[in-house]
Amino acid sequence: MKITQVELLELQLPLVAFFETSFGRTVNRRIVLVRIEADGLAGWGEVTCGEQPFYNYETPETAWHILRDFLIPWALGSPWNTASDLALRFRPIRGHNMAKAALENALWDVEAQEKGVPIAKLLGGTTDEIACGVSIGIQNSIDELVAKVERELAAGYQRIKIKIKPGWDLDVIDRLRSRFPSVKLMADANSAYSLDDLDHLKLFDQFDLMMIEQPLGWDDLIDHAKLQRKLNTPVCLDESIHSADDARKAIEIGAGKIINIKLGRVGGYTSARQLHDVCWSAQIPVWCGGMLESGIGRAHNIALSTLRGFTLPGDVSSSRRYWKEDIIQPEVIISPRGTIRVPQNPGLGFSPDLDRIARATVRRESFR
Ligand code: OSB
Ligand code: MG
Repeated sequence: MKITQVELLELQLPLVAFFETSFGRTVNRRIVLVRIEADGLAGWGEVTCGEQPFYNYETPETAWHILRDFLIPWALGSPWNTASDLALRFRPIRGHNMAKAALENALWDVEAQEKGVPIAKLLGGTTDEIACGVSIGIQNSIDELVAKVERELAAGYQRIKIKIKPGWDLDVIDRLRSRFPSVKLMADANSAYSLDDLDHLKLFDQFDLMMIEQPLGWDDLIDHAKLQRKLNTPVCLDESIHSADDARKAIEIGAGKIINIKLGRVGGYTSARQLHDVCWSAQIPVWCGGMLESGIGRAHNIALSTLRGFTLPGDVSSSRRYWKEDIIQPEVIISPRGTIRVPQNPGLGFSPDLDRIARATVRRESFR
C-alpha cells in the first residue's frame, strides 16, 4: 500500500449533553480526523484526545504537530505491506499514541478494503455482535443521575459506569445500589484519589461493584498494586496502560484485575491487539473504553471489541447519546439486548458522511 495523500481535518461538534469527569466538563468536542488516500482508496481515523491535557498530555494541537511534522512525512510515499508495518515505523517516536493511532487505523481501513473484509475480520475478531455499557458523567444532582440510569437501562445497556470524584462517590453509589440492586455497576475515578484515601476507598467494597477504574495516579502502577491488595473490588486500569509491556508489568505486580483498552491511548490496532493477547494469556478480562468519539472513532472501537478477550461490556454506545447528527452512515444503534451489530462490509463498515463532515470542519491541511 502506498499512501499518496493525507488530510487533517479539525471538526467542532457539540455534545447533546455535557460530559463531566473528575478532571472537568466537556460541552463541545474538537475532533481531529485523518483521511488518507492509498492505492486509490480512502481510509479514515480519529485522534481521540481531549481538548485539554487532563486525561493524558495529548491535545488537538499536539496531535496536529506530531502528525504534520513527523508521522505524515514518514507515512507518505513508502510502500507498506500491512498497517502494522506503519505502526513499527512510528515506534521511534515516544508517546503521542493518539496521533499515531489515527494514522495507523486509517491504513487498517484501507488494508481491510483491499482484502475485501471488515476491519474486525482483518484484526482476528471472532464475533458479529458486541456487548455494550454506558459511561455516565457527573450530574448536577443524584436525582438527575438516577433518571439517566433508568433511561439507559430501559434502552437495554448491559452495565452502568458512573464517573466519581471526592464528594460525588459513596452517597451516589449507595443511592444507585439501593435503587438498582442487581445492575452491573462500576465507577471510574480518573485518578481522583491517592493512597491517603485508602480507608475511604475500602468503603467501596460494600456495593458489589464490577470494578473501580483508575482510582490513583494517571501514570501509576505501584500504588494501584498496593491498593488492589487491600480491596475486594477489582481495580481496572485505564490511564496507566499504554502498551502490551505496561499490561505485562501491571499484571506481574497485581496492579489490577481488569484492563480497559482504548485504541488511541495505546497507539492503534497493532498495539491494542498485542495488549489484548497479553491479557488473554494471563486471563485478565478486557473491555473497550471510549473517548467521546465521533462515528469514525466509534466504528474503530466496534471492530476492536470483536477480539475474543473483550468479555466485559465496553463504553461503546449509540451515536445518539453523543450527537444530534453523527458523521457516519448509518449511525451506530443499540439493540434491545444492549448490543451493537458489527458491520460485515469491507473496511470501517460505516460511510463517513462527507456533507456533515464538511459542515463541521473548522480547519484542514493537505499533504502529498
Ligand atoms: O476515563 O473512560 C474514561 C471520556 C473522556 C475521557 C476519559 C474517559 C471517558 C469516558 C467516556 O468514560 C466513554 C464514552 O462514552 O466515550
Ligand atoms: Mg476511564
